Amino acid sequence: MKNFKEAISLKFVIIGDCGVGKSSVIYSYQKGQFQPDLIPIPFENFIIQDKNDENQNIILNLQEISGSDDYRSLRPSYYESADLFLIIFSVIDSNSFDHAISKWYPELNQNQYLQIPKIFLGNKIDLREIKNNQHINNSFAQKIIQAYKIQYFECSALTQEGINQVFKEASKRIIKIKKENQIENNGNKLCFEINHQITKEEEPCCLIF
Ligand SMILES: Nc1nc2c(ncn2[C@@H]2O[C@H](COP(=O)(O)OP(=O)(O)OP(=O)(O)O)[C@@H](O)[C@H]2O)c(=O)[nH]1
Ligand SMILES: [Mg+2]
Repeated sequence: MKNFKEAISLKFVIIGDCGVGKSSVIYSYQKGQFQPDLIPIPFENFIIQDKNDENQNIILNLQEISGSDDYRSLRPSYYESADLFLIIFSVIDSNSFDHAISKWYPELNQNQYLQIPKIFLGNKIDLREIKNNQHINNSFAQKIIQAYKIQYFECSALTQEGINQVFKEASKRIIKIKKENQIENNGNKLCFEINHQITKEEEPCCLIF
C-alpha cells in the first residue's frame, strides 16, 4: 500500500437484476480471470488499486448492490456517495434489459441523483446468439439506450472481452468531471488532489490485486 498514499478515490455503484453477472464482472476486472459460482453477497464492496493512463494512482471502490426486492429499502443509503452508477443487464436475458431501462434507470435518475453519471453495461456477450431474437443485440440496445443519452458498453466476464474498457472509460470520465468541478470551485487554479491517506484501520479486508 505504500505507493498508494496519494490517490484519487472513485466510487462506482453497480446494480442490476439478480444473476446478470455483477460480481463476475467485478471479479474479472480485479483478477483478470473468470471465477464461476461466486457466492452471492447482497451488498458486497470491492476496493481495487489501479493506475490511469496518466500514471495517477486510483482507488476504485466498487459497491455491488443486490437486485433483490428484499433489500429495496437499504439501497438508497448506498447511492448518495456514488460517483457513477453502472447498470448491468445480461444480453441473453431480455427481462434484465427491460428492468435496466424501466426499473433501475428510473430508480437512479431521481432528482437527488440526477447529476451522478450513469452507464449501461450488457454482460454475457459470449453466450449471445446472433439469430436468437430473445437475446439483446448490440444495435438494438444502442438504439434504445441512445434515447437516454447514456453511454453503453458490452462485455463478457467469462472471456474478459470489454471488461477493462468499461472501467477505464468510466474512471476517465469521472476524473475529468472531478477536475472540472475542482477548477470551477477554485477559479482557474487546478488543485485536483484527493489525497486519500490509507491507514491500517481503513485497509479493506477484500483488497485484491
Ligand atoms: N457465460 C457467462 N456466464 C457468466 C458471465 N457473467 C456471469 N456469469 C454467470 O452468471 C451467473 C450469475 O453471475 P453473478 O456474477 O453471481 O451475478 P450477480 O449479478 O452478481 O448475481 P447476484 O449477486 O445474485 O444478484 C453465474 O453462474 C456466473 O458464473 C459471463 O460473462 N458469461
Ligand atoms: Mg453478486
